[in-house]
Amino acid sequence: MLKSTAAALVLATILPASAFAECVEVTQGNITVSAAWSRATIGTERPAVFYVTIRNDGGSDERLVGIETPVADMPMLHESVMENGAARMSHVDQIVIAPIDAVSLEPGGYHGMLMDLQTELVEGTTFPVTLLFEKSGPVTIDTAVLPLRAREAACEEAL
Ligand SMILES: [Cu+2]
Repeated sequence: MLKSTAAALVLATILPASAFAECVEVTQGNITVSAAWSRATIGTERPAVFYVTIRNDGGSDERLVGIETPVADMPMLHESVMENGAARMSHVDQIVIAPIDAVSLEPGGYHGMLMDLQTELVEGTTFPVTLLFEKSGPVTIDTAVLPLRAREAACEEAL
């Protein structure tokens, strides 16, 4: 989901400057990963989410085949789908990023599900997530913990 510059400016006025210090973008080979975020959690009973944007500047498909993070023992790739009018999540083995294209893990679509959470996620902090790509290998990005009800990244995606 592309955000307008105007929306970004509005966010800039209501978010502390520290949030933008974490707007990192990591490029490795043909892959650029950006706008990684999650939501604060209450305790560790329920899984946390992981959202990010992945751009593929290469000439062939790239595949995200898994994620790893020290904050969760069982991170998985999920997809939210509507089935008979009800939202449901299913596990996916891989997420394909077509050549010269981008895919966003975002609310209502693909997302990381950080199961077996080892630590509460506190708003304003960051934690690393390593994305495992079939061709480009592991890419680690700092993930910003946004408020409990955040609906989108506080950072511009590198699209
Ligand atoms: Cu899920």
